[in-house]
Amino acid sequence: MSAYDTNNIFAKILRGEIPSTRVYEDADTVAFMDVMPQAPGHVLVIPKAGSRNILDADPAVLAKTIPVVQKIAVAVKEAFEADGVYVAQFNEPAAGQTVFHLHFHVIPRHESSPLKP
Ligand code: DGP
Repeated sequence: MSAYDTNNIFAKILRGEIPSTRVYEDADTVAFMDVMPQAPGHVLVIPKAGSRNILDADPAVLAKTIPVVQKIAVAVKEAFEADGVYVAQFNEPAAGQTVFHLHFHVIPRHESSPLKP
C-alpha cells in the first residue's frame, strides 16, 4: 500500500485550495457535498487527519469520525425525505477507491429508486 499523499484532492479541499460545499465541520472532521453525486444529497465525511484509507487509519480518528457519519446520515435522511441511507467506504483501487484520503459516502435512498444489486 502506498503512503499517504498530502496532494490528494481531499487534502486540498481541507486546506481550502479547492472549493467545496461544506455542510459540517468540527475540530476533527469535515463533511461536504460530492461533486459526482450518486443521488441528490450525497455527502462525503472525512477526518482532518491524513490517512490513505481505513487500512492505515488511527482507530482514535475513526472513533471521532463515525459519530459524524451517523449525524450526517440522520440529517440527509431528514433533509431529503429519504426512506434509507447508504453508507459506503472503499479502500484501495481494487475496491473502488479513487481519492486516497479516508472518506465515507453518505447517500440518501428512496424506495422509488432502490439500489441495484
Ligand atoms: P471513492 O471512489 O470512494 O474514492 O470516491 C471518491 C468520491 O470523491 C467520488 O464520489 C467523487 C468525489 N470527488 C472527486 N473529486 C472531488 C472534488 O474535487 N470535490 C468533491 N466534492 N468531490 C470529489
